[in-house]
Amino acid sequence: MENAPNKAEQNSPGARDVRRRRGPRRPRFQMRVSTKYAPRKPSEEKPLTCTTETTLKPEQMLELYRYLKMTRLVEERLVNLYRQTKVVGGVFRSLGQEATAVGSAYALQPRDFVTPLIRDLGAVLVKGIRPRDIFAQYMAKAWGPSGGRDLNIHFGDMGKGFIGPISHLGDMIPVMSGVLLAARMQKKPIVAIAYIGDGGMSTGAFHEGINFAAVQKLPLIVIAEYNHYAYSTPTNLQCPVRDLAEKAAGYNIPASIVDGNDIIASYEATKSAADYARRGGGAVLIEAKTYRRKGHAEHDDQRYVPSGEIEWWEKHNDPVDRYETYLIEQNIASKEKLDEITADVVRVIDEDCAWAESSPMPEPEKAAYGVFDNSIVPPAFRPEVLQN
Ligand SMILES: Cc1ncc(C[n+]2csc(CCOP(=O)(O)OP(=O)(O)O)c2C)c(N)n1
Ligand SMILES: [Mg+2]
Repeated sequence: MENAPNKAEQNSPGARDVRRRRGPRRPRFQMRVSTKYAPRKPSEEKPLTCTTETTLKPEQMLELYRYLKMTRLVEERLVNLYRQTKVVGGVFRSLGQEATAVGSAYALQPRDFVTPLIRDLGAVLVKGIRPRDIFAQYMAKAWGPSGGRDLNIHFGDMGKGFIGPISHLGDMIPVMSGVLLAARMQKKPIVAIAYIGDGGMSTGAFHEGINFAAVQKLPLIVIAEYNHYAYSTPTNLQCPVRDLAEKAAGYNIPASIVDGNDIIASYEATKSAADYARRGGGAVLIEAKTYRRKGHAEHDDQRYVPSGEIEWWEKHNDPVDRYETYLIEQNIASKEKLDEITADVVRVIDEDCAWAESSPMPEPEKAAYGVFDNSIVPPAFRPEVLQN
């Protein structure tokens, strides 16, 4: 993507000044991404698996499997709770696209930051948030991380490097750019991922944020999740380019396209981007091609989806199936070992769900606390409320 000057330009008077103004050369960016991405035909006999080009060790691969299964099963449990009317608000699934969030977040170091969106529960779990916090949060319980003040993944944990998202799509790109600028000023060598959907990428805030990150060469990795829909709108009806990665040219930052349903490829692409960003290269855009198999949320019946489309992805391109095939084919794990990991994940989910269900609902008066910093401003009670 770099605009290399031609010979005449290099030798022209003032070229050295231009070079000085442009700053030092950026390190070369070499991404280890799967270039094999292409929509596959259902007639293929061999099931899809994952890339074998990896630096991951077998024990890391099994940990990755644990997070992948945990993401899927935590969401399934949330659907059960929703059907029992125990969830406050909606349930937003990442069914069919879990590998993108899990694989990418796993490529970061513990001190690095993420800001996920509703499809990125996997990144939240990789960052060390326990399923019990997710269950309590979705049920708006007192023991949940926001104490019932907010829902789903709208909470954060600065200590774990998890910046809670706000609802306004695109806005977390400038916020994360600000976090990275602050880190640079404090000489903290962190990098960060901000996730964005194909729809969210069409906002003004996205453009402003990524433009700023590119100009400032901030170590921001933007993971753009091409999951074919924004609510009920197919991507091609709201986005004029075929590949979201093309947008990087407008910011002169490197970009790549990765098969987002290949967890190893998602990991490797992000690892390369994180190494590049950490070396001072600046912002990077990774487009993950994936598919949203559920509606926007549980209430959405998806009648706008062409018939057979969801079933095709479920049968031929499920990220969990692909990774299981891979682990068994590569002799990383037996089927029994994978079942053992899954059983342990189910045990944790059972325990954590019971814990969250046993939590009381928050006391109404608690809503007045924590609105502002109560060490500076008293709780936000209205005087007449106090009198009654
Ligand atoms: C600025 C803004 N406009 C509209 C919305 C309402 N909204 C929430 S999610 C969503 C669809 C997002 O689609 P996409 O970015 O593709 O993410 P996906 O749900 O597919 O993961 C919309 C329109 C919003 N939250 N913020
Ligand atoms: Mg989308």
